[in-house]
Amino acid sequence: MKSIIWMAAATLLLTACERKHQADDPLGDSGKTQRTENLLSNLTALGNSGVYLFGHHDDTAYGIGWEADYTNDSTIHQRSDVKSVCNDYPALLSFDLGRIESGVERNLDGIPFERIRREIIAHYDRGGLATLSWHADNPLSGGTSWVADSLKNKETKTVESVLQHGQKHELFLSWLDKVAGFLNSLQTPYGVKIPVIFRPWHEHTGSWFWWGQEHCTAEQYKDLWKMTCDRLRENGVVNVLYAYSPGTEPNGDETKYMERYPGDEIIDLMGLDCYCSAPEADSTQIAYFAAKLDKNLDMVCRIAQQHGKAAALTETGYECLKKPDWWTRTLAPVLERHPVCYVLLWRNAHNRANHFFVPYPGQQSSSDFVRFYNDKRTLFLSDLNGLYLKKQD
Ligand code: BMA
Repeated sequence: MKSIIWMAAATLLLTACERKHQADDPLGDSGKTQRTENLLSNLTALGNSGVYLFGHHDDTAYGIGWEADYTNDSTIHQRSDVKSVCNDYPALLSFDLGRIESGVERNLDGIPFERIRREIIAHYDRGGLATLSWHADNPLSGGTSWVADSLKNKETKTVESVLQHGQKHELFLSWLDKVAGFLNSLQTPYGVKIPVIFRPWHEHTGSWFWWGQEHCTAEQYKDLWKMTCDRLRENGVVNVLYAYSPGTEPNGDETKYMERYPGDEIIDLMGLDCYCSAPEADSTQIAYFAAKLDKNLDMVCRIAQQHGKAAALTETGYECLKKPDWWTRTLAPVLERHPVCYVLLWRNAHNRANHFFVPYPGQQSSSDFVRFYNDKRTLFLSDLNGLYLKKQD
């Protein structure tokens, strides 16, 4: 009997505490939580002060020669190739929501969604930040995000089909509801919604994804964005900053970059995905990448400034890192010329040969990566302080 009374009292107390703490996560003027608004102003200020966060996709889930034991919570946030090289975690963790729409347990790269949730919460607890991309399957054909993956994917009506009056509209809304459920579940035990950067419908200036340039009109693409944000908002999502993330196809042309921009009322951060392609470490190809990155970042940062948005290099990398000093001689010299608030490197696949973008112990660029880490402009997890709480002017 005593124990029942004690449990009831404890439950009441807990509910009261939760209520009290929930009141500590108020909304700001934009309708997002104040922490989310603070994050945005802090990110913008970071970029303008010449420093940037270092980010890595799937960093704590797997790396070269290892994969976390997803059945064991004690392995959450335990290992990272970045940490193995420089003894610090990235400031920014990135994960992908691809396949969440099907209600399956794991994402397209095999990570359980529940694990992603816990990794993000653990990272937030340490002061870090997370971003989410979404390689959603094709709702019309049943294939993947990539139109070239199968013949049945070679159609161009998918975006049209998910918009209002389209045959997949209802299905697609149910997909968005699943994404909203995940975003809403990103909460601390005391009820604070964890701010994250959501980056759907990326690289749309190319045509490899079903939402790409040749597969829909500009209006349809913008409607896709609007429908996405409206539906998330209707589901009570208030902890998300939205990132616009074209590829390099605009190549410095502002009109092309802005052709499918969903609008200032939707987008918080303007970005760019730009990769270094030099399979044999050819110096001309590497110099070409640096010049392309420079030119495109110049444009992105200029437009972001005009629109009062944060700017970032939302995806980059040099697959296999065959230039030992790529970090300090290629990437950093370009980044230091532009007010970006973060740079995100793509994944170190554990199950796909030669698909890695950050060094691991013994990799030929690892000592240069430590120099990059020691550069005062790069921010890793241990450099962060109050991204969400302190409001900048
Ligand atoms: C691509 C590759 C794929 C991966 C996908 C989503 O760039 O890394 O192997 O499945 O991203 O993470």
